[in-house]
Amino acid sequence: MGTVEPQVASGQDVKMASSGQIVANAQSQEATDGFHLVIDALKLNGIDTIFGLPGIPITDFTRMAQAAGLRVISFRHEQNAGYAASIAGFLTQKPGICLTVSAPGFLNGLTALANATTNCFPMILISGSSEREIVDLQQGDYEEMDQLAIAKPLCKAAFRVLHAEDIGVGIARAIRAAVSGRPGGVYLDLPAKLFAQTMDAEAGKKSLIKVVDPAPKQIPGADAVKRAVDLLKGAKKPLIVLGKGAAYAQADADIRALVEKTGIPYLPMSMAKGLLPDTHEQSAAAARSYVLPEADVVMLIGARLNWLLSHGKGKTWGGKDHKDWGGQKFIQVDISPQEADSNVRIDAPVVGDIGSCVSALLASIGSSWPKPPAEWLTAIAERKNKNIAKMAETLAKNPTPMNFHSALNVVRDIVKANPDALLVNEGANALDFTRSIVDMYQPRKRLDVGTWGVMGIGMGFAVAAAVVSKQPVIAIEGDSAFGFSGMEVETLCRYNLPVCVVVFNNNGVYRGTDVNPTGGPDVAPTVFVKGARYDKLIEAFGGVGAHATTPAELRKAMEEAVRSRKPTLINAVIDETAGTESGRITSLNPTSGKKK
Ligand code: FYN
Ligand code: ADP
Repeated sequence: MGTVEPQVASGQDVKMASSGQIVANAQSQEATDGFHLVIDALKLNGIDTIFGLPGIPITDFTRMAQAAGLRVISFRHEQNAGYAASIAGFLTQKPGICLTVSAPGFLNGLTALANATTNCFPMILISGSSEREIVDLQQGDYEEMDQLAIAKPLCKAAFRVLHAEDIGVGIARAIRAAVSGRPGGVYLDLPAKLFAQTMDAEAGKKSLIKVVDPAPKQIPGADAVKRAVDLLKGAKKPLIVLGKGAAYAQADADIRALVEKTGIPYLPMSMAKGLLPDTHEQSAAAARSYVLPEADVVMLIGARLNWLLSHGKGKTWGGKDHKDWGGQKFIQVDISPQEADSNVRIDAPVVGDIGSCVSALLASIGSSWPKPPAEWLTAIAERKNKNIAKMAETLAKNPTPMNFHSALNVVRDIVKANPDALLVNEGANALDFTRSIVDMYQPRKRLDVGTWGVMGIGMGFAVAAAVVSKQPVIAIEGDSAFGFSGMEVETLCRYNLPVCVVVFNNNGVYRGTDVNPTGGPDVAPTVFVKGARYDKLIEAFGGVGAHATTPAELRKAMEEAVRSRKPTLINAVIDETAGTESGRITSLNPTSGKKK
């Protein structure tokens, strides 16, 4: 328990009355304060790291947290600290903590909080805030903002603590809200005055709560499991889709057993890659556009039928038009009962935590489950092998200048040789090509733009991945995407993190070839400074910079980075004509209906 000097005469006990005034009695000598109660409550609940950015009113808090043994990772921009916290939550199942200053700092962290909620990552954004009386009367305080009201619609839950004796409850509620049920982002508002409040140390200690069973198991109903298994039994062309909820659940062995015992082909969503090794013979990733419309029964495990799965309908699923259903029957394994029927009919919802659901499914299928019909498996294998062979051909080419494929062929080898390494990935083409070219071999190693396709997660995710896992991290970044968090290379260097950033530099957003149609002096909106040397950025902070124009140079630099574990940034020069508008999601760009 952290203690502070009492603010009353020695020999007297101090206590906060609900009015916020200090009440003294002559019992004990020790007092604590809001700063220490927050730190103690976090520590009591197993939180060991805070990602944040110091400033009024939380500067002293960061110092005290560090002094109390918490790891405090300071960033250059709150959004990156927020992304770091959110992915730490995904990796550990404990809420990632992001700490920011009031109004603008809070807003900077809010994007990451909203992104965490959208992606079902457990995270708590703790923000200092200004004086309530002044904020509520809108009298123009320093960094005045009604942060709680603004955060509420963007997160799973939002709380404010006004009195030191309520800190224990506030932290407990935030933890439970973040990790129980469908995980998500939680906002915790701590006004500046709270930190300074003092109370009796013993009473403070007693007010803290160690949360018991923060993410309780949710056991699926036996009838729901039977319904799902019956449906699966009758399938001629079954398919399993694994989503990042399945990766989050850390039920790796059971998920693998379910896939292997049933013999059903599976499709990993982006962040579920590696849950089973991508080289697994049952992976249908390389036959995606064949299996989705052809499957008759699809079991979704921790994957939503959102835009990434074309809402479960339309041509992707064999529907005649974009709103037509393809006729598949769906089983959906998910912790959120409201998720079912969000887009199309779910014939067999199985609601519960994935660990419990998968183990119930395993028990129900028993040991003599018939393999899916051979025609289905053969047809998939044919498509898949054709695609893989085509890909191998493309990867073997060595064009000048280097393109996405020849560069990613190197990354693919490095990841294969270092399966423990985490791969962070963002961009448009840099994202899409990496996803299909670079195989993953272990669960929760691929961290990317997620449900929103957000740009800017790169360095925040890389920092947290290195801090949490202690493993090497490889960040494959489009040059545009890198720009959102590029300043954090200083953070990589400051904490000496084993992160190898590879910037795929093709001189612009998507490509570097657009021209200004007016012929004016400004370049086109998608074009950057040509021939930029991103490697020089990290050198400014003592990291290793490398400039690679060929696959051989890239290989050498990446091998050295992984071997040395030194923070490294490789400027990988990619053909500026390579890449397509928005990568694989060009169709999402609106085109004018106006006749020319
Ligand atoms: C996949 N594929 C492969 C392999 N893996 N071929 C050979 N070898 C391997 N290992 C094939 C796969 O069958 C597909 O071909 C193709 O590669 C692409 O696979 P992918 O990426 O799984 O599928 P697709 O259609 O791109 O998936 C749709 C999507 C995805 C929406 C899920 O595009 C996605 O996750 N997009 C995120 C985009 C994003 O967020 N961008 C950031 C904003 S960019 P076919 O079967 O022949 O189709 C702002 O501008
Ligand atoms: P992807 O983008 O990989 O398809 P989504 O983010 O769409 O994945 O889906 C993840 C799903 O997983 C969400 O619907 C969420 O409710 C669910 N989920 C997250 N954690 C768990 C868990 N522990 N048990 C069950 N379902 C979970």
